[in-house]
Amino acid sequence: PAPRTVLLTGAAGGLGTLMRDLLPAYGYELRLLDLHPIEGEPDAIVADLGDREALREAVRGVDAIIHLAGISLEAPFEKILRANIEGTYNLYEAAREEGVGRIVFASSNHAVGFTPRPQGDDPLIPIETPRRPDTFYGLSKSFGEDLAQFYWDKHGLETVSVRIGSCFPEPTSVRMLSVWMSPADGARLFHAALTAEHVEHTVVYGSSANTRLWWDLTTARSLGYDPQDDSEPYAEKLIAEQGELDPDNIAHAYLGGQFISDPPIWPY
Ligand code: NAI
Ligand code: 15L
Repeated sequence: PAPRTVLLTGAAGGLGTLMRDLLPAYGYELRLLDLHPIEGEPDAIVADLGDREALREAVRGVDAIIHLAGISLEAPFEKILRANIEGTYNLYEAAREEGVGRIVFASSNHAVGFTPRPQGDDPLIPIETPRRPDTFYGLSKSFGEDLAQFYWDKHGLETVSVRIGSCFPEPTSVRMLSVWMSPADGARLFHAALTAEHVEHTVVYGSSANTRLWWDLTTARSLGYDPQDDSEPYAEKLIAEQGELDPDNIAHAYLGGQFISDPPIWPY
């Protein structure tokens, strides 16, 4: 049966807030979890991914989990280790113990961030491209994808790992014209990832049907995802403000954009 009750971790964050607005229209009942309380959501679970007891209670009885919680940018390794690596492991263990059948894992383009971006007539980057993390953050997403494969192979717990590009209300950089996922397409993709049958562990790129797309959406489409948006209407203004991507600028040459510089360049 299609999942109905879904635990949304990271519900207080940017993407969590967008999905709290959009996913109920698909019929889901969301249980919310975050390190921080959420205004107007007194029932949201306030817990750290390090708290195994709290996680076990949080996942009890849900049909599926959308796992967004964690550090979402580069940070010192020890912090990434606790929140993203140990935290994701703790969540998978809780899900296994409580018999939850499926997790949608917010992976990231930064798991493959050191892949040169396509230029000119180059083919789109396939989902099978070797992982090349661009940060400790990207390494944690690479670990999460391996963890997901392991929990499928060993325990039959299914995951769709979504290598999200940039999911924000609007693209704000020339790079984002290629990697943007509109919030509405994000909800479409999460819905497809929750409802497609026999996903085992499937890895997909998460973005809209952008004219300037860098990667191949075939595996996402195979889940039933049918993106409706394209960043192209934002192109003229962003290019006028920022210029075209410069192939000789290292921060423009790879999928991961500014994350590949050391240290990463903020803001981007
Ligand atoms: P965000 O930083 O706005 O939200 C992350 C949320 O996780 C925050 O509310 C934070 O309080 C919570 N959190 C952090 N550590 C936690 C812990 N130890 N225990 C419980 N909660 C904790 O990030 P955003 O943009 O909403 O991203 C959500 C997820 O999607 C992240 O995993 C991020 O890596 C991933 N992602 C997001 C992209 C985007 O375009 N927004 C792109 C690629 C991946
Ligand atoms: C990510 O993984 C980050 O979580 C998000 O904040 C954006 O920076 C995004 O990648 C991106 O590549 O634009």
